[in-house]
Amino acid sequence: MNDCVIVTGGAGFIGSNFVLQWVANTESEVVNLDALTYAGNRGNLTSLDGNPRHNFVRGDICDASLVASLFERFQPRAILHFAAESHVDRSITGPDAFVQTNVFGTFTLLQAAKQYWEKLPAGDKERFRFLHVSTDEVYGTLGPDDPAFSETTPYAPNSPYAASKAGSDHLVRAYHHTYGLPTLTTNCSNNYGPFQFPEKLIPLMILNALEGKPLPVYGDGLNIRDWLFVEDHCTAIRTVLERGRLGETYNVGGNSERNNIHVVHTICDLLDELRPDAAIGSRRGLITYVKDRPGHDRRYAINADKISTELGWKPSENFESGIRATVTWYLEHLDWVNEIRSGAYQQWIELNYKERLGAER
Ligand code: NAD
Ligand code: TDX
Repeated sequence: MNDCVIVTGGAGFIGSNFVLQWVANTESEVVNLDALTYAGNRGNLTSLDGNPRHNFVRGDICDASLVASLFERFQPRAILHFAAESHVDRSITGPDAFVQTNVFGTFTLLQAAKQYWEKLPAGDKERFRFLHVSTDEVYGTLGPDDPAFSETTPYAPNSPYAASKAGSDHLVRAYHHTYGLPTLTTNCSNNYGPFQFPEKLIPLMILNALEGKPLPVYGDGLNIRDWLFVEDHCTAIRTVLERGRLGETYNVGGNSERNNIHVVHTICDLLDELRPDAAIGSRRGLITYVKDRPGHDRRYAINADKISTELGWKPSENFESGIRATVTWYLEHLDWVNEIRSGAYQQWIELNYKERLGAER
């Protein structure tokens, strides 16, 4: 077995942040398996061009023979599984890809990992890890006074996305329980930071507000998410990989519950400060309340006591410092933004927002 790791989905938002952090902080090699869907972007990894410790493989996690060949060829000590269809709104209009990648893709990886792991010699067998990156959305939604999600909260996924991730979590659990595969699962809250595709709330609002476009807030804007800066999520994953107990799940959160309208106000005020524009005026004036997301979960909150007391992980950014760093990053990387706003991106914006903006509340 080698010191290298396989990362799936390493050209996406969290995966690419993870790969960059991994290469910067370890001596070990990464095999990055990514299908480069609309959400995957080689441009996130240009700083690794020519780096012999980063092997990029374009391919689908549902391709069993490709996945098996990567285990055989690279003999990794771990696989970290980020690849997924990740956007709730897309799962409502087109759930098929979510079941395919998130459920069948995870199953394909588990099968290949199991076959590889079973043949390893004893010492290596103990060292190998399958780390599955999942979400807090598997737990469903909280009322205003409910306690935050803990690792023992029953699963109650509400969107096709959440249900497909719940299915993948259950498969990972079963491969540990039935076959003894050394698995670890992390269930994390909403991430934000560099390289996030602008279909998600924070980058969408930053870019629309910068350009003086409407800021489409779903429903009453009072839905709550627990925000975590992406680099803190990546350090949590590295911590769980190195020290997590086998077969366990760890909740990861930012201890930063904010409602959506607060998030949008913060972005508007930061842009007014950093890029004042007389033609736009106060950006809060761009806020447009639109038709709600069907089945929209009201509140997510994470109790991260387990990872903090057992493994000593804590987030380093708070929401105020993280959002300022994020807005600044987008302002400094408009070339990256322009490259990813392809025809396919425009089609999605039209599909998702045309009806919503035509149905303002
Ligand atoms: P993303 O959509 O930005 O990236 C997903 C990546 O997976 C892309 O690079 C895409 O090309 C790749 N991919 C998709 N289908 C594939 C397939 N069949 N084969 C190979 N590669 C494929 O997603 P993200 O926001 O970076 O999320 C990464 C993981 O973290 C996901 O598993 C997601 O469920 C989980 N997660 C995300 C958040 C969040 O706030 N974004 C929070 C908690 C957990
Ligand atoms: O235009 C918008 N207007 C709006 O009001 C968008 C895109 C979102 N919203 C709201 C919906 C949610 O309440 O903002 C909140 C955040 O929305 P998203 O960025 O789409 O994230 P969410 O649905 O909470 O899911 C995210 O967190 C958990 C990720 O996309 C998932 O991959 C992760 O698992």
